[in-house]
Amino acid sequence: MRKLTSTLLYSLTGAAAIASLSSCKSNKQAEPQKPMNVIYIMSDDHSYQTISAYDQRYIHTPNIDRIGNEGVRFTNSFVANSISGPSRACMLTGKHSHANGFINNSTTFNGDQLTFPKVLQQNGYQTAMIGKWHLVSDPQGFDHWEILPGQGDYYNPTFIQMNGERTQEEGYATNIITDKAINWIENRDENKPFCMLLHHKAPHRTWMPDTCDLELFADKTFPLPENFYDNYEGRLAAQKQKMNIANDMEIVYDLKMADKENEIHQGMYEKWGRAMYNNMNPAQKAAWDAHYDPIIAKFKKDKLTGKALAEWKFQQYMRDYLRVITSVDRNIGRLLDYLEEQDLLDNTMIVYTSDQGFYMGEHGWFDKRFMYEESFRTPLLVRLPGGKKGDVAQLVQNIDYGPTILDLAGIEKPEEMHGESFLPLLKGEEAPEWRKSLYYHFYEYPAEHMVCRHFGVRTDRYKLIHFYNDIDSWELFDLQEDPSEMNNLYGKPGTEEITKELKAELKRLQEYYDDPIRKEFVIE
Ligand code: SGN
Ligand code: CA
Repeated sequence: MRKLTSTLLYSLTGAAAIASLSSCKSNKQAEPQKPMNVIYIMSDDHSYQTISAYDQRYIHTPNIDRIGNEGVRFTNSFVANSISGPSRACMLTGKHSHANGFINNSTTFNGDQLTFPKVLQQNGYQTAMIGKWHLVSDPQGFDHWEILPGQGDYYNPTFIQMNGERTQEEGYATNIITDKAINWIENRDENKPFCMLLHHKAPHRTWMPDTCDLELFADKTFPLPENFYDNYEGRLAAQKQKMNIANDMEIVYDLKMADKENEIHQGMYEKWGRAMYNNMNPAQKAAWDAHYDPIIAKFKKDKLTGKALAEWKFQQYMRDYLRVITSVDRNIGRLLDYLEEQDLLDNTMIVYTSDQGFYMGEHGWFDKRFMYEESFRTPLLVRLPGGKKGDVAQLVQNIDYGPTILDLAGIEKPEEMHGESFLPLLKGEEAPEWRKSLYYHFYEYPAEHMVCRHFGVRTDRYKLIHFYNDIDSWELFDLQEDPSEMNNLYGKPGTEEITKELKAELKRLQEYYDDPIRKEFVIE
């Protein structure tokens, strides 16, 4: 690791040192006087389609939108590996999966490696991590942490404390995580800047709404995505997946049809669906029953099959998912109000993102994993006091978050980090040298949802993907002509030149990031 330029910052004069360091860097605009705090909010599986700052078809999310309206909305934000643990490891280390070692959700994170919270902590920041962690080993580099074990629960969740104790708390996860975050800010050491990671469990499967949101969207019917009945022609890996709403979304588990008569039996997760209900307290169960019992009764009576059943599943899924988002949005509003009251909005950078995107029925799917747009993309809204207001269209990736936050604190990027600081973009500066392509690599196969291993490259217009392991196929998409990625152009006449260019770029990226796959599979 290169020597950090600011190792001595806090041993000098703390805040003043940071301010003077950053004011040396540029004369262009007045730099903030106080060191910036950072609140990094990340939800789990929150699709950009269900944030009104990005898409108005489904839901209004005024509080999440506020972060983007008062700051920057990234319109081309992506992950490096579209699944929870790996995405989190990329974000913390600033490195692609092969370099941080956490390639799939069955890995254990090597917490001894360099992460941006550790570097901040060494440079005088107070650091905290609250909510979903999902990296198996204990968090390192935090003055305070309180995490959900594994995926965590929506209702009455258990938290692991720093001393290893496990405590169960009554209530709904999104509310409790927000309470804990506010409580930590309230009790922090006010003499130091802080960086808090606030990671929601919501809206991860099985999209369990808070009791107060159960009736929302009840009368709404959502339009089916145009490619809901995609037949995956020309896309071999898509033919093999098991994340189809019609075939793989479960009725008891995912869609809460745990009938009291115990007559509905479907899917391998049925017993977990019933257990989730049993984990609620009597008041929670009463609210739950008042909402779901009539739906269960109607479902039993209607005996839907085929397309009618698939479309019923889609509607139930959308309603529950959006209810869960409503709670996330409300809690973000609560946090923003608190920050405003405490006069913290002027010296805190606020980030809102997700660990990856998610399918809202596009291609007939839920879940993520693929390098296709809905799951490769992730929402990214950043409110930097004194920074730019508006859209940023450059290609950014979650490996950039660490370098950006360190840059904000006046700390040079450690050499081993692959990502780049997008702080200049947040400040509205020109960045003519910004990257023109992105690298992606997904490994979790064979596994749940059966999405084949693949790597690929994306430019502003094209995407080239190679699926490998027990399959050997290439896919090429022209995103301008075919934004839904239905038409695989690979091998079609007229695409020879662009295929050659993209393969060369993919090869260059594999060398640049030193992905060992390039020794196993040589791109020709
Ligand atoms: C769980 C879910 C999957 C999901 C993975 C990964 N099944 O295994 O549907 O793809 O998590 O999600 S569940 O039965 O446990 O709900 S991730 O976001 O945590 O990576
Ligand atoms: Ca996730």
